[in-house]
This record gives sequence, structure tokens and C-alpha cells, in this order.
Amino acid sequence: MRIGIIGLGQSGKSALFYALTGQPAEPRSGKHRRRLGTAYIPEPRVDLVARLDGSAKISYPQMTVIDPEGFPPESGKGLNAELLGLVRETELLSLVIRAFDDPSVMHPKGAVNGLRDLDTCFSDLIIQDMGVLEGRLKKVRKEYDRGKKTLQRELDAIEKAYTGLEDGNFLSKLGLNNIELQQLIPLELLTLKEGIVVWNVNEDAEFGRGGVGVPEEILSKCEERGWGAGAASLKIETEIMEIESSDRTAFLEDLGIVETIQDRFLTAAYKRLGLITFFTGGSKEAAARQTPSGTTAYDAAGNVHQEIQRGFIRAEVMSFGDLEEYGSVDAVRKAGRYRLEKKEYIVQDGDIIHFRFNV
Ligand SMILES: Nc1nc2c(ncn2[C@@H]2O[C@H](COP(=O)(O)OP(=O)(O)O)[C@@H](O)[C@H]2O)c(=O)[nH]1
Ligand SMILES: [Mg+2]
Repeated sequence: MRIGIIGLGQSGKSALFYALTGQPAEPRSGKHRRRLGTAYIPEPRVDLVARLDGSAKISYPQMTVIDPEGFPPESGKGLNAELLGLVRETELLSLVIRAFDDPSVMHPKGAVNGLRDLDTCFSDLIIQDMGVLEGRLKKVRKEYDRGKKTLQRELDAIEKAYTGLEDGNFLSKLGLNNIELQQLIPLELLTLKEGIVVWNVNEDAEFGRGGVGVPEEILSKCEERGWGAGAASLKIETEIMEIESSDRTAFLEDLGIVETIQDRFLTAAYKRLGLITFFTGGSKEAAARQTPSGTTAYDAAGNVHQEIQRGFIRAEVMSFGDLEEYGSVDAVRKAGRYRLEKKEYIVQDGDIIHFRFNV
């Protein structure tokens, strides 16, 4: 899964990239390009699986984060098409809105006004999608008129989508049916994606203690669009990344921060994308593996290794909750909570799975 960071110049996009990936985003001069980084989803449950199995290695679910860097901060025009083009191939957008006051950091529009910037950015997403649909519509209509009547479905879907955008809606909120969605998904439309606004507040704000949140008006605008929102001081979050991980807990306690943006954002993104985690153990590696909710045991096996899927016999499954409660695999077995499942079994979040297979 991929997360694309967008926002006006100097809003804190690169700061968010750093806070999520731990990779400093030093601006490179010259050409516009994307920086790619890896973010690891917090999954403390895998530690217990690893401890019980004496695993040598632990692996976590990951996502790719994209920071389209190098855009002139002074444009003041909102999100340009080039920037938006760089995040088309993502599943989730993160829009950073500047709410911090800092005279030493210029604002591309002169003054800080998060509400205005949010409106501008949301409109820009809609305009961008309209442009993509217009281009596609021209092509499809031409072929349709030449006799390719199978394009009727696509034509209808595009027209419906376009009208929705004209009315100021995000495509994700139009209630499109599966057939319509199938036509539109290949176009990588931005307002069809999941989204989270990061409200970047002053560092002296009491965030993390429940003091500062996202203003009500901003929250409701995000909700209308089907987006999530959360507040953070990205300046502090980047400082957290500078600290050795062994000293981090004390630093966070000092500041009264319960969860970092890394924890909060990635957990929220994971949920929004409809992902769940299952675990596999073993002496070599304990792994927390991400999969879309609704995945069958058979597909989950393929997610681990093709061979395991090919030779699938049964999945031995216990839930993390049971392991935690009973304390050992044997105790889970004795309690009759250890199950043998077939290919069609729908994997649940927290399942610890041992695949039996035969190749
Ligand atoms: N005071 C303050 N400065 C910030 C904050 N977030 C980012 N900055 C600063 O604002 C400038 C622009 O941030 P950057 O992440 O590069 O913005 P980008 O242009 O959106 O990538 C940098 O000098 C950051 O140090 C914040 O929360 N508070
Ligand atoms: Mg940047």
C-alpha cells in the first residue's frame, strides 16, 4: 500500500515524511521528483508471537510513503497538477495543512489560514479529477461513436462521476456501484482514494494531552468528504525522530505525548484501507502480515509464499486474544481453542496461523 503526501508549499509535507519513515527529507535542488520511504505499521502483538517461538527476526507490515519534493513554495496557487500527478498511484492521500504560526517560515499565501487552505486543496483535488475525466471522456466518446458500443458502461460511469464532481462532491461519496467503480478505478482518480488531513499545529500547543485537536469546522469538512483528520506538531514529531529510540520513551513522557504521529497516523491509515493483520511464527521469523479484511486462508497462504498456497492442506489457527489469555500454545490447545480451518476460512485480525502444506 502506498501513501501520498500532498499540501501547499511549507505546510510540513517533508516533515511528515520524516516523522512517518525516519528518513530525513533533505530538499534536492533541480527537477521535481518523488521521494519514496518505508513506514512500518506499529504492531506490538507480534512481539509475543516472536517470544513464544524464539524467533530470530521480527517483521512488521509496511507501507510506502511518497513525498513529492522540490515544489516552489512561493507559488500560492494551491496544489498543482504536477504535484498531484506524482501521487496518482497511491491508495491513500495525506493532506498536510499548516496551522502553525512561525514568522521564520514563509507562507505561500502570505498568512496562515488553515480553513482557506483546506478548501483550496479539496477544490484542487476535484479539479484535477475533472481534468482526468474530461480527457478520458473525449477518447471514449470518439471510439463509441465509431461503433465500439461496449464502451457504454464506461461512458455512463464517467458522465455520472463528472456531474458529481461538478456539484462539488468527492467521487468516494457518490455511492457509485461496483460496475461504475470498475470503470473508474484504472483512472487513479484522487477523490476516490482514502484520505487523512494532518493539521500541523504550533509546537507549544498542548497536543497529545487531549488539549489541542482539529477544529470542529475542519473536522466536519473532512467528514463530509469521507476523510479522517488528526492534529500534530510535525516540528516536534521530527525532533522525536532525531532522538535515539532508547531515549524516546522518556522524551515523550516529558512532553506528555501518548502516541506519536507515526503510531496514530499509520494505525488510522491501516484501518481506513480496510487492512487486518495475521501472524506467522517460527524460529527464523515471526511476522505480522497485512491483508485486506475478507481474505481467505488460501489467499493468506499465497501472501506468505506461493508454495504454501499451492500445497495448502489446512490452516491451524488460534487468535491472539486466546494466546494472550491462556499464555501458551499448549494451553490454547487444551482449552479447545486451537482450530483447523479449510481454504475458505475468512482470516480474522489477530489470527496466528500455521499453514500445513505439502509440495
Ligand atoms: N514552527 C514550525 N515549523 C514547522 C512545522 N512543520 C514544519 N515546519 C518548518 O516549515 C518549513 C517547511 O516544512 P517542510 O516539511 O519542508 O514543508 P513542505 O514544503 O510542505 O515539504 C521547514 O523549515 C520546517 O522546519 C511546525 O509544526 N512548526
Ligand atoms: Mg517538502
